[in-house]
Amino acid sequence: MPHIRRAAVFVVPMLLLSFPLSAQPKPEGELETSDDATSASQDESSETPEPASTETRRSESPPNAHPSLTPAPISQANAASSSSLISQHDAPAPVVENHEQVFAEDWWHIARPILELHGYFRMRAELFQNFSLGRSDPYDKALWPRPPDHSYTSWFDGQIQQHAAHACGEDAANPQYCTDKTQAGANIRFRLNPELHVSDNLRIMSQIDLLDNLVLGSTPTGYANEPSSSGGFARVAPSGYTPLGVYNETMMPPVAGYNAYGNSITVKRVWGEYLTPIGQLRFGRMPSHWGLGMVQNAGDGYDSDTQSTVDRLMFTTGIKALDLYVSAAWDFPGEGAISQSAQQQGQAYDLAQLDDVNQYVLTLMRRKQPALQRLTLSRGGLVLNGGVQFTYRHQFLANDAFNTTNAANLGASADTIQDGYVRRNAKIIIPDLWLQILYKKLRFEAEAVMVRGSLDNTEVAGNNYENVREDENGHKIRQYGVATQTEFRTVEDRLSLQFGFGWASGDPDVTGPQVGGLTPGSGGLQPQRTDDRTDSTFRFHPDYRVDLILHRHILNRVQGTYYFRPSVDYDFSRKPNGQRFGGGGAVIWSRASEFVQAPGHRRDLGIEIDLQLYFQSKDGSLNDDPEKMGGFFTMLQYGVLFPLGGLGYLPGEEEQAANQNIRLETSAAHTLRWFGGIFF
Ligand SMILES: [Ca+2]
Ligand SMILES: [Ca+2]
Ligand SMILES: [Ca+2]
Repeated sequence: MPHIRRAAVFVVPMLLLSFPLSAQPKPEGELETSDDATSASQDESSETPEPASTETRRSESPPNAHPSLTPAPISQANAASSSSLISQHDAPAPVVENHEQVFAEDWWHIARPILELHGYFRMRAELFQNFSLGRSDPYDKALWPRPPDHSYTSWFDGQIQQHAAHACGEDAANPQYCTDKTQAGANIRFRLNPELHVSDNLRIMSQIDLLDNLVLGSTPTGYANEPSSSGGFARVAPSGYTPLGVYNETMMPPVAGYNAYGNSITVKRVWGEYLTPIGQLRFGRMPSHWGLGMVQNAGDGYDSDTQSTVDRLMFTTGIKALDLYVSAAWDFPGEGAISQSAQQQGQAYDLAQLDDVNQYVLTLMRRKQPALQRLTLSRGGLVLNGGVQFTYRHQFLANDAFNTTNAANLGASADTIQDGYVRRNAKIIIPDLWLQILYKKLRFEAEAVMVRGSLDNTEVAGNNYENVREDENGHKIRQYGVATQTEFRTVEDRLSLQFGFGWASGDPDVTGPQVGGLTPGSGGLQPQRTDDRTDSTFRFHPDYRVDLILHRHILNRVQGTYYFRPSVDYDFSRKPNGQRFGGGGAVIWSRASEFVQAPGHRRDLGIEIDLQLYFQSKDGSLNDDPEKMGGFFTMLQYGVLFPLGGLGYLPGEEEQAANQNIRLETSAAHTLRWFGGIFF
């Protein structure tokens, strides 16, 4: 017994801060439903800067969901469930006999934070076929390099190079060249969004990914690395039990720098929210999302891979009667070198102020409350939502050096950091407009952004302030982007007809380093070929997805291109319990904004056709927003991209290569995807 008593002493204080896990069975009325919860948590990120009051959350719940998620005064059942873990002797007496008699002070004595756990587990299997589009570019110039097990002859500007995997064919003694245009695999992610509700107006939000986009099969026992004496990594010799890859026995957890670049647990965000009588305070590392997500995109969708996460202190207030909200944020996009030490604990601090990237964000928004919005629409009225997010970013000094003795490496000395400084003097303003028009079953949404700024110097070391045109010293940023979505629902909302459009400004002075010049490759800032020195290629947030092949993978995002995207989705079967089975298709016509950035110097890049089938189990919410799901969801997608002249070769190139006995051509790419996920 003494042994147990000792343990209990430790347990008690922890249990006072403890919480009923959602996995535990709950008494009636304890309110923990996946549907409502998922939608609530995703509302947080997707609708900056609306204060997430309890009222809002309630009103946005689907009709079948339970009303509230915030801590209720402790009930007998709840107290019993936790005290059963403590010995009777240490168990707190059930203070509350009748929870309707609770007074505020009692509440604080016995209230305990409640943990809500939301998120998803997903697996995605993907097949890429011929994503190089049959182009014969060398690996370092290609938009999509050919697989290493594919043998081919590359041609670039008259240069011929052989890339051979020479071990295939029937005869092991006389191997042939391998050819394989397919890349296939699968990945998983377990995403947790724990919310710790301390009280109605106080909570701690977070996001933790486990096995974050782990490529299945990438961390077998026999595969390990250590730091290489010549930089980078060196693979460690395998043990005698797994001498060859084919003998691998089991999987190891991913460990950064050992068998992967990332770890098995990744804490993406943690932030606090405090609702005061005059508005909401948010502070910490949090999602940022605005409008359609063209620029700031929380990336909290079920099929998302990239996010906008900001280190921020933000205050949001508004006039609820007018549906007006205003928020001001102070961001920390990059502080430069800090005083951290590998040998000591304690609090590190920012070493210098002039090298900070500073950012301030002001958001003004009108947004009708969802319940009133539904009411207005059902009466045939018009709903107008919209706003502007205004961002100002600046940096004066910068140490962006790498691979030199002046770089701000971890633990670098003040001398080193100082020697690596250049005068950046960058000032960037980003006004981002968002408009949403809802009328009956029609939705029209648009986002338009301008990125306008200047820099004294774009070099990592050295100074390129002076231009040959003396009145045009320095460098400019002039980028523009537009995205629109139009959707019409009919046939009892089962049929959705959509039209998407997007435009990202290009840069007529940029060609390369990849073929064309739409993508920046890995070589830093793309060089300007003229003395114009204006960086004008606008890039959408990579999670703003419009297709399955061209922008999603080959170009990596919408950048320097524009597209037209008619699409349709139809629910073959749709039940009141949330179960849905349906399919859809989209056609995407993509063009380059500046023809010189297309590899073939023609605007037309390609036509892509994407098809899908999807199934949502009955546990799913009735919400039509596919980002707010519960239960099991699966889909099968197929896409084909037909490259047009812009993804082909320059007029003279085919002839020039033909004279060297090389045939240049392009061909279609295909993809096949399976998605399976469990949402809670
Ligand atoms: Ca600093
Ligand atoms: Ca600072
Ligand atoms: Ca330019």
